[in-house]
Amino acid sequence: MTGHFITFEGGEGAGKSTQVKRLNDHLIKAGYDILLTREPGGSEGAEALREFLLFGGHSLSLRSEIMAHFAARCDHIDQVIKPALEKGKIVICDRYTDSTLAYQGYGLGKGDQTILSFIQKLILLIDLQPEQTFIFTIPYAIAQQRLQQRSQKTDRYEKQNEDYHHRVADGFIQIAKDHPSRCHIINGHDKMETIEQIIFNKVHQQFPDIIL
Ligand code: T5A
Repeated sequence: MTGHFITFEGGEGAGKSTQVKRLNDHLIKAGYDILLTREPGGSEGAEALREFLLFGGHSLSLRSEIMAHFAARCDHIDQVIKPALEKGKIVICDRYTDSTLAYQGYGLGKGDQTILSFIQKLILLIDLQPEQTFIFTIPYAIAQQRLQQRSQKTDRYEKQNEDYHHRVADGFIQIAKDHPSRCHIINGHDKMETIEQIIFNKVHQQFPDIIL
């Protein structure tokens, strides 16, 4: 594969989507061929599964919920991400496998080793790791203020209690520690312009062929 694969991760309201869009717009202006996508979702089938996972109101066992995220992910990879990488595109994905580790593994699964290793095995099986990941952190209270100001409907993960969100946030920090060459922690409370510049610099450092 000749393209590049970059992912954005972190808790809700941390500012990922804002920066995904800024990086995308900047790369397009600079003449690069980009695929901007998201999870859960990103392909027709995976978007249907997204609706089911975020707003379906069904009660799933944790392992089945994890498998449903990976079912959506496999469709997204096979139909959208891999073909784009094969065409040499830069793929920017808003959430990917680290979200399953953080939300289902550390959040719902409370860091249980059996659940974490179940997810890690699935990550190995799908066999497509991002080359670079930005993990956004934000204090819980600030994220809540931001989420209250937006008009989007609340999904079932956002409705979880504060302890759950702290476990997810700690999980993301642990993931960054476990993968220091791939992951960069971004302070989502910084000014948007500051974050944007940090990301542009890191992308260029990682991929010298991308000039921003
Ligand atoms: N999920 C996902 C799982 O449980 N398992 C999985 O495997 C996967 C893939 C998806 C949900 O699914 C869960 C995780 C999630 O709960 P989503 O619809 O993708 O949810 O929503 P989020 O990614 O959570 O997106 P949000 O919009 O909630 O958060 P963002 O993208 O981090 O934040 P953003 O950029 O939209 O910004 C939020 C607000 O803050 C402002 C923006 O203008 C906006 O109003 N803002 C800033 N304000 C001040 N300073 C800054 N630096 C700012 N940056 C942004």
